[in-house]
Amino acid sequence: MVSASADFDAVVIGAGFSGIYMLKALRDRLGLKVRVYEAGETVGGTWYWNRYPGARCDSEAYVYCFTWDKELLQEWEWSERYPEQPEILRYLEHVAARHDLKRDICFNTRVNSAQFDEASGRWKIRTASGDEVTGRFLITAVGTLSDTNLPSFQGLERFRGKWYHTSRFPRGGVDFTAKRVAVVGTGASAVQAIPEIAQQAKQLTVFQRTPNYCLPARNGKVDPERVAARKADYDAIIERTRNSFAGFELARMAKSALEATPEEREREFERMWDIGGFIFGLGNYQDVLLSREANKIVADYLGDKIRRAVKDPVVAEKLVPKKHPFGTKRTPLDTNYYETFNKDSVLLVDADTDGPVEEITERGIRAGGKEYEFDIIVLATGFDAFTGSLKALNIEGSAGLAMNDAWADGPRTYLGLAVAGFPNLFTITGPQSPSVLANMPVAIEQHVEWIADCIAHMREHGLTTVEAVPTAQDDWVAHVNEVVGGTLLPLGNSWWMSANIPGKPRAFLPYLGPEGIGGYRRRCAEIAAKGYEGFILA
Ligand code: N01
Repeated sequence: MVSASADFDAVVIGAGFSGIYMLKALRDRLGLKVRVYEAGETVGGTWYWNRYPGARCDSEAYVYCFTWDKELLQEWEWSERYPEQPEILRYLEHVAARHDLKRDICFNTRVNSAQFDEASGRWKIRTASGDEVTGRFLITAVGTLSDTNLPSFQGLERFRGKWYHTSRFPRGGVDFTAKRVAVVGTGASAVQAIPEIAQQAKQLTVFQRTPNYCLPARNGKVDPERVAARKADYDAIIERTRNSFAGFELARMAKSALEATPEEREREFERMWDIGGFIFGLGNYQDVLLSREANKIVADYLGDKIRRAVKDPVVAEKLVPKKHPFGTKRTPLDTNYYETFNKDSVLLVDADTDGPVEEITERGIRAGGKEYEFDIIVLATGFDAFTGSLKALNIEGSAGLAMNDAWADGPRTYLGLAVAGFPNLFTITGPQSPSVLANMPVAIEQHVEWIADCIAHMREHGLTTVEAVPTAQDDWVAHVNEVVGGTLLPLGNSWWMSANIPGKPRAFLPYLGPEGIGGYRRRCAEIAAKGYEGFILA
């Protein structure tokens, strides 16, 4: 039963991986009075909302989990290398039950606004259901990919069939049997959903705006001996992932692709291709994201793989990316994605060669001047990443400064953790932190533990407010942009670059540290050790 009291030490928004760990850390480690608000009916966040067919984790399960419950690391058995959405949701439910977390979470409750009251030094938080509470600290745990991007397609309201967005699928699923189905979008969600939907649908038409370089997931059962070896080695695995580039046990080769011979490259590429998963991106030659020439070698290899997998050469050519270098948009992991286009019942409508989606009609979709008829349309059009879910909270800091105004030209943060002008606000995996460029639980645990340590430090020293110094923030923003500016990443029209939402200021949203999440972690620790350099504590 959620406590009725209206004043809390901390209010946390969101009960996904980050919110539930933040609650655990503040309540059970520091003994604080904490309230969590969650729009969904249970814990899970991303894993509660994204239940489209085929939704599963692209990180390997043995590192896509909490590491702070050591017993659970030993007890929990994942069924596959990459578990499906219901299994991850079950895991998070289990964590919540095991640590008695739900009693401090208000479900089915969306936060509408949060204002910092300078007189009391507290945040006033209002919910859509009319609750008003205060908190000394406000911590957003709203996820980077939770604000649905529903493009303003003309005519969606007049479509006579059913339509769904991948991130808001109905509970109990959708029966595609004997249906004519459209999928709009070919990002990571679509790449997982398309092969599954194609197995049921009478006819599936995929509307592609930009083809992606997909890598084979190679999902399956994990050999029990390997599982046992990992369990015995968990402490070292945790150390390695925390200090790695991207939160996995993967590291780039200390060699340029241009220095390797064609035979050596072919051998390495085939090795990584066979292992499957993110190794092809994260374990590749060190200059793949730095040199166009090195990148082209990888892109050509992947283009050939697509041409070999897809029988119709015209369709294959549409699926080969031509406009962006490899790795400059999030690389989806696939299971039978390309092979699905070999089915007679599957049609690819490519924006460049066949014409873009123009409108939704009563009967379907008009693209390139032609009307296609459907019973069901699935919009796999992604998210207003990072800033969408934060902006929806209508946060106002000191002197009535609205975050939506402060960020009108793109987000500005210090470490992706705090924002100048917004005292006692922490943003877990916020913009300009490694977040989505790392394995998320690794990024989340680092933020949660850093925030809890900061609050503990303040308590020990009798301090009540913490706020980022504007010049420290300016330096951080400049650093984030400088690092990414030295790579090929700005060449992709990705959601990382804010390019998927019309009118969104073009800005790189995560942080690609020179040493990845490991280097970022060390930097955050140093800042804390220097008495929270770049923050004013009062
Ligand atoms: O969204 P996306 P997503 N007209 O933005 C197209 C994570 N994830 O939900 O590329 C026509 O990637 C858009 O085209 P374009 C992962 O981090 C994780 O698939 O912008 N098309 C694109 O093809 C991922 O990156 C996992 O030209 C339009 C697609 O819709 C992130 O979530 C699984 C359009 C959107 O792709 C988002 O993935 C799945 C328009 N107006 C996802 N607007 C796991 O690891 C957009 N598109 C579990």
